Amino acid sequence: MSRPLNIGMIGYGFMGRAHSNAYRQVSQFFPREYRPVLKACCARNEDKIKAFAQNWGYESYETDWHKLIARDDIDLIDIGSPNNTHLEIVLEATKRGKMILCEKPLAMNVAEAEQMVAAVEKAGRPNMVWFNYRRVPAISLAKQVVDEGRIGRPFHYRALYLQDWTISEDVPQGGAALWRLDVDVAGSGVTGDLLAHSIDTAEWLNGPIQRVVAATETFVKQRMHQGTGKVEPVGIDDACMFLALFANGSMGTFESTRYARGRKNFNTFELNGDKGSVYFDLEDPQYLQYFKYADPKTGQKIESHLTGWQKVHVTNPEHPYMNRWWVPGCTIGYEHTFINALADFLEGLETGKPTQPDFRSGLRTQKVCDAVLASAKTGQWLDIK
Ligand code: SOE
Repeated sequence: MSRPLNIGMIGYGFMGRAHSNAYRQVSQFFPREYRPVLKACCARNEDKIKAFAQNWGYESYETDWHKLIARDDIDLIDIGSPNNTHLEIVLEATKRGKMILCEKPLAMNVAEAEQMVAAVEKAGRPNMVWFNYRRVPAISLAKQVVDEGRIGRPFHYRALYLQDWTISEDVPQGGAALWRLDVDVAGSGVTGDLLAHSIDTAEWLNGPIQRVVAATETFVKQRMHQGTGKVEPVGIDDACMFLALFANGSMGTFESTRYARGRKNFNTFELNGDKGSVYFDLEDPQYLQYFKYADPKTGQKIESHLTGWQKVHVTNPEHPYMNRWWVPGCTIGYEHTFINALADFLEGLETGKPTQPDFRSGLRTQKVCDAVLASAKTGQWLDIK
């Protein structure tokens, strides 16, 4: 017998849709003890949230998130609203004993993230940050490859996260969808929005980053603000590059921008070790590329005239998550990363083992982001504490 898990979704934009889709589909593909029920969604604009509720099948809607949290028939609050709303919602939701799922980045800065971690840990309620890319089967497979010792001693980690949608000076800042360009709402630019993904993946695969040195740039210095109707200074980082030293002794380079003409959601990483390497590219998401140099057990070089990069099509039942989806060769897509993440969270509820990345893990990413932004101001190396 399954048990209902009543969802209260805050926000109806890109992530509101991605999460709602996950709630609707997860139980069909990953039947678990808990079955999400789309109980209520919430946003200030009544016409829009009503239409959203009807479209996605929510039983009801609210226009005030305080009311949503106060409802006894809601078990879990999902925060898909802009970054500057996360803290207040988390503090109130934990007081009411709700479980919380929160969009990335967890917070505007470390100080906020610390308060959020303290609140959820005091409440002792399940929590997770939606770093969905961990649940791309090929990225989960990369983690398996690392854990199996197939990379060996790591030397280099290289991550790129490139987009091109803010190149035009006519793109305004602020308001629906464009709040990511407004520093007061987003906290930062590409560092919190894109590099947070790269950092989460990097630390998951290659362990903690110890030190960083960074440079940022804001190419378009002023943009029309949709809220005030005035041209205002742009406070976000349009592009960010940083060097990283990992605790395991390897070196990392990270680059992110929204000014890479032609790149839409180009999220790649490569990890090179003495025994092997892995490479992933989100624009070719079904594949993990793997270079096998040495036997993971003996460390002996594998002599072969066919040694070279393998392009593994990650669609077989033995691959992460894929036994729940289609037959080998049939691919899954972006939306499935959210369904896979939710399935892991539901499994965590059943087993009692906290699902990662939880808020504490989100705080860790926030620490790296804050250090990157601080280093960009002075050009100095900074330790991650
Ligand atoms: C920004 O354009 C964005 O939508 C991010 O906010 C998401 O986290 C990323 O996955 C796709 O790009």
